[in-house]
Amino acid sequence: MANDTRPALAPREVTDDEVSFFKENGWVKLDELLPRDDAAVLLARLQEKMGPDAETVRQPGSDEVIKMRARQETAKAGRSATFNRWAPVAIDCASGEIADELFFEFAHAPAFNSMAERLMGFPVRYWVDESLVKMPGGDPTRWHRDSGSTDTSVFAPQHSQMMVWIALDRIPPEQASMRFVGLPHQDEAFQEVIKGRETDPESTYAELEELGKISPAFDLLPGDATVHGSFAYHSAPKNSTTSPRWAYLVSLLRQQATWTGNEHWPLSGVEGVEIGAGFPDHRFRPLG
Ligand SMILES: O=C(O)CCC(=O)C(=O)O
Ligand SMILES: [Fe+2]
Repeated sequence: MANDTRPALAPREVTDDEVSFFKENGWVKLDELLPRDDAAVLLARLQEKMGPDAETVRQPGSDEVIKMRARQETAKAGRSATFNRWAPVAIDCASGEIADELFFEFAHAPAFNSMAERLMGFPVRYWVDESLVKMPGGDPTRWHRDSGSTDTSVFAPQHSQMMVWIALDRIPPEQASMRFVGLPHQDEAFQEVIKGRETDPESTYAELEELGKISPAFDLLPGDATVHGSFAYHSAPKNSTTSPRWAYLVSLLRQQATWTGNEHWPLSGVEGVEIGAGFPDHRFRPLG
């Protein structure tokens, strides 16, 4: 926990321009969302768990649910063709007890609530946090919108999620920083380009650039972040470097959302989740 010798680990406030960009596009890049030194502290802590090569993984959940949500037959808990994960990082998934003090402090920062109120227009609770380490040679992330955009959404209302994706280390394009296609660009021409090529996003980037539909290829520095809701299309190339891509995701959930009954691994072992009811505070803590 924060003590009087250092400031709390927390994201900075978003600016008016960032809010406007998000409202128009459904995603936004936030430079230095947390101080670069704080990103380094979190990276070191994560590497204590996963190892410097990110080979040690952890994720609860049944194989069926993990495969279904990853849309990959070969996905297993913690390990797939796209990511090695440690998840959740901040808490024990079933009980909600604190598993890591530093990540808990950051992922439950009230500043995320203020951010959500400004970007999404509603207060949030913590849903899950996880590392999404794309390994050297790791597969691209397919073109997709998040599970909240589909009829198998865990949440009602459907679009209740805010994803904050943070580079804990430098992430240049060739190490798989994400690309976005925002709301104004999701027209037929875009659908035509990605059709049949969802799992090979790199083959679509040149055309989408020519059409002016895609975000730039970002060279992210430690602490830089992107935020997206479930309306934004996103993907990432393969990691063509020789080192792991150290990305960390904080996923927040509309405070008043209820459970649809659809399964997802962050619900693994959690007591008190009922169809049609709100998510229990002991595990999904309200942030404001
Ligand atoms: O890390 C990636 O490549 C993809 C992450 C993602 O799909 C998300 O944050 O919603
Ligand atoms: Fe996603």
